[in-house]
Amino acid sequence: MRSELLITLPALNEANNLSEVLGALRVSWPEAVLLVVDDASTDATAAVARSHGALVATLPFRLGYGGGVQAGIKYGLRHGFPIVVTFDADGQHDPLDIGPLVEAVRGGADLAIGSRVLASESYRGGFARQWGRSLFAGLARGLTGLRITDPTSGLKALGPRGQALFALSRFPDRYPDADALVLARRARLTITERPARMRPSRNRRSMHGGLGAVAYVFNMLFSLFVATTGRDLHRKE
Ligand SMILES: Nc1nc2c(ncn2[C@@H]2O[C@H](COP(=O)(O)OP(=O)(O)OP(=O)(O)O)[C@@H](O)[C@H]2O)c(=O)[nH]1
Ligand SMILES: [Mg+2]
Repeated sequence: MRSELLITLPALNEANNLSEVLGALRVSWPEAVLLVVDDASTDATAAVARSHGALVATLPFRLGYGGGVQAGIKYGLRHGFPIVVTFDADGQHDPLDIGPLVEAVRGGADLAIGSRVLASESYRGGFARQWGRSLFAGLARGLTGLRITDPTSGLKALGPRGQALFALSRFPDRYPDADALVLARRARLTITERPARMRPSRNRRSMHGGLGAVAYVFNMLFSLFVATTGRDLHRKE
């Protein structure tokens, strides 16, 4: 039987984590198709992914996090998967948290987000991360009325309408976080959250490390402004 579920993992130099992550996903979701979007990694990310039976899309040059997420969703849309889940490759997410998100999409949600704020006992990051999350959740709520607790979560499940929105060429492809949710809200998608317990990353580097965090805040403020004031994305491109 053809699988209804694609789990796509954006990955930059995750060879050290992928064996465990893909192994755990295989145990919990034996029927799912796993896709690793390898963002021109310089380590053995692609080889490790292949050795675990995952599909691998190796990008010819680095697109960044948002581009990697979007590439996986485009694959799911093109191949007609009713549900696409985005899942971090560094081992922070728990495969068991995918279940409630899939159920939410089956129940009619276009976009279901795994929220570490709703989960008791989840790792939530340091003060700066928590502050950023509240800031952008507050802005999304103030600007559009959208009530979301964890706009920076990389764990999401998308139905066909959610996938179509994320696949648009005008979609924010740097960090599809609060800006993406504002666009989804403006396109009248049904958005919901479910608790998701996250662990600290084992990686020493993070895409939000050092000056990356400052750049993120400015990028996101600008992108939120564009998402709120620009043309509706659900009108024809
Ligand atoms: N395609 C792509 N994926 C990336 C890039 N940077 C990070 N990733 C992946 O995106 C996911 C999240 O990246 P992280 O660096 O862990 O970001 P984070 O989870 O917000 O930060 P931490 O809490 O510090 O782990 C992981 O699966 C990474 O491999 C990138 O430049 N391109
Ligand atoms: Mg991480």
